[in-house]
Amino acid sequence: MPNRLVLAIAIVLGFVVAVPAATTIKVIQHGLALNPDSAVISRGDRLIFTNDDDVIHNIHIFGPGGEDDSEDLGLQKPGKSLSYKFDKIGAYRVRCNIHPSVKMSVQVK
Ligand SMILES: [Cu+2]
Repeated sequence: MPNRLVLAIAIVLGFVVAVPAATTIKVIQHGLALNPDSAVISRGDRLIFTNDDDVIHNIHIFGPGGEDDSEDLGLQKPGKSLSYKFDKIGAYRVRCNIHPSVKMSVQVK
């Protein structure tokens, strides 16, 4: 096998091994609260919010980029799940537009 081909294969294999897989963390909306109510995750990880209450929630995520850095995930009926990917390093706040007690903090490293 030519040396260049061996080197190319080694680089590709090394790259695949070096890239960590993104993690998905489950967050349950229950009793008008989020569980867990805080999380420390890596850039690119996802949270999946599952509405285990019998009311509609509306998750709104405020990113580390200031006033305009927010995303409203919209109305979420009981039993439904939503997924959000955290792409920026820094502190996020998550809250429900309808219920002030439904909130959590997320630190992205
Ligand atoms: Cu709510």
